[in-house]
Amino acid sequence: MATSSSSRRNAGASRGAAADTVAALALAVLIGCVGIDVPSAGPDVWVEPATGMRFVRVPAGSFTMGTPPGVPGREPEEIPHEVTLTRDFYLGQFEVTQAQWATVMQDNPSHFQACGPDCPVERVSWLDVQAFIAALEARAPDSRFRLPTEAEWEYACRAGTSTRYAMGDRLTTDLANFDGRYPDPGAPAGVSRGTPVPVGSFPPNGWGLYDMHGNVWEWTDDWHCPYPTGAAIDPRGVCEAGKRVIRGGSWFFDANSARCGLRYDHDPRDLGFSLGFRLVRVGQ
Ligand SMILES: [Ca+2]
Repeated sequence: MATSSSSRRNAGASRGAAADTVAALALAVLIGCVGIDVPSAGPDVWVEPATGMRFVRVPAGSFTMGTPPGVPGREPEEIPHEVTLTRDFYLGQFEVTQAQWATVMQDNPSHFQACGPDCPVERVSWLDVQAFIAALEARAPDSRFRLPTEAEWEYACRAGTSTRYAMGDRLTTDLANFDGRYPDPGAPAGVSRGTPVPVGSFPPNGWGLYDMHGNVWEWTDDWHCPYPTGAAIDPRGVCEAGKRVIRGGSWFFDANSARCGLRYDHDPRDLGFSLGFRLVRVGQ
């Protein structure tokens, strides 16, 4: 993988009943298809009033984090292990947009400003995101926010699946924004858009979350630590790693970078034109 210059954009968070319906249908399908580790609750979306950021409730559950040996593109560090998340959490339904960033920070650091207000904000460091969270909380004193842990992110990406992507073992540029010149092994080439696109331009995963694969990489709260050797409960990446994990690939990277199990990282001071984020609402 190349070093990412990331970018972001703020999208207006006004998605409406249609998106709610899509999320509801997606959850209904999921509940009908998966086993005991699958969340059983119905759709539940919370909208942050100042920015319109939408958060989907992800119910507690267990999953296998990591990637089995033999899966194409797997890195050795993706050691499979059981993870249990004991509490529901609210995760951003979309990447944070340029409009949302501007509402809170009164600026727009994105490289791709011409992409528009509904494109993901990019060119924000992990430290910039902490400043965004502090400013957002100052506007909304009854709410607290943070980046997702790496385990929360992968759990939400998989949405009850165990394939390379939430929609199967191959990703196409009809399903996500990655560099289609570099498809999965044996898959045909796709589109190379050369830019982020407005959030929510592709179908959501089974839990109603958009752009977990591609568009922009997403910061997590965790340092890049080795995985635990056994089962883990509510794991957090706390070690002296020096770099924070990013997840999900981007418009600038290949299909494999967008796998749910793929780990990558950056110094928390780094920023670039294909690195953005989504948030977790804390304590709800
Ligand atoms: Ca993404």
